Parts: sequence; structure tokens; C-alpha cells
Amino acid sequence: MGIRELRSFRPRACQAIPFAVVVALGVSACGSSASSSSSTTSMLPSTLTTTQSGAATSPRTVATAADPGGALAFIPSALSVTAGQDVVSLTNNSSVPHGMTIVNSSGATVGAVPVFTGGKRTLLVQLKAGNYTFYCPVPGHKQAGMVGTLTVK
Ligand SMILES: [Cu+2]
Repeated sequence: MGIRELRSFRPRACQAIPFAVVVALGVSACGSSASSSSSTTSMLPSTLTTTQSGAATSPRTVATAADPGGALAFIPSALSVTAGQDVVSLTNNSSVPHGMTIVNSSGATVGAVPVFTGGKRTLLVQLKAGNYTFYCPVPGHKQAGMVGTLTVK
């Protein structure tokens, strides 16, 4: 028992050095430092940024809005997004109810934001590459020009 206690009180100079200092000084902090090798600091990164083309997993958001002034139009009316999981948001700050129906090139509905007034609604869709169109389902609005295109790459 007594021996153990004594052991635990044995000074450990090396381990007493704060961790940060050890990291800063490198492996030679405790031992007799060998002659430091030539530290070349002119290592400029030749390639700073390389844009990754891999598929990200988090959904991307594309946003449009109904004309806040009440006109029957989407602003913007041309949207573009990458294939995969996407969030389409529609803001309608006009006094006119609007919605958004997205159809593929075959005319099949792939997603829809129900008609609403005020605020923003979002729609999570799984889109393949291709050309889509969207329109407002309120009677007369599509015919009046409330249409847009959605390009999925
Ligand atoms: Cu509308």
C-alpha cells in the first residue's frame, strides 16, 4: 500500500508538460531534441479548390414565388436544380391564392404544392434529370401565364 502511494507521487516531469505544448513542439518535446530537420515552409498548395462532382445527399432547395403584386406569374419562372432529392419552395405573398403543380415531360404530376395564400410552402420531391414544367392549379391561372420550367440536371 505504502509503496503504491509513493509511486503515485513520483514526479513525472515529462508527462507534466501540457498537452498543447507537446503538440506544438512535436515529438521531441520530451526527449533530447535531435537536430531539427530543415523545415521547409514554402509549401504552397498547388491545388486549393477542386469542385467535387460527387452526389451530395442533402436535398437542394429551389425557390420561386408568386408575383407579390398579384399578377399571375411565378418569379422566377425558370428553375434549375440537380437530380435527386430536392425541395421546391413556393412563396405567395400576394392576396391571390396560388399553388404549384410540377409535371414531367410526359405530363404526369411529380409533385404539388396545394393552393394557399400567404407565406411559404415547401415540397420534397425526388427528381430525375429531365425537363419539367410547373403551373398554378387555380382555374384560369395557368392559362393566364402562371407557368414555369424546371430543369433537372
Ligand atoms: Cu395562381
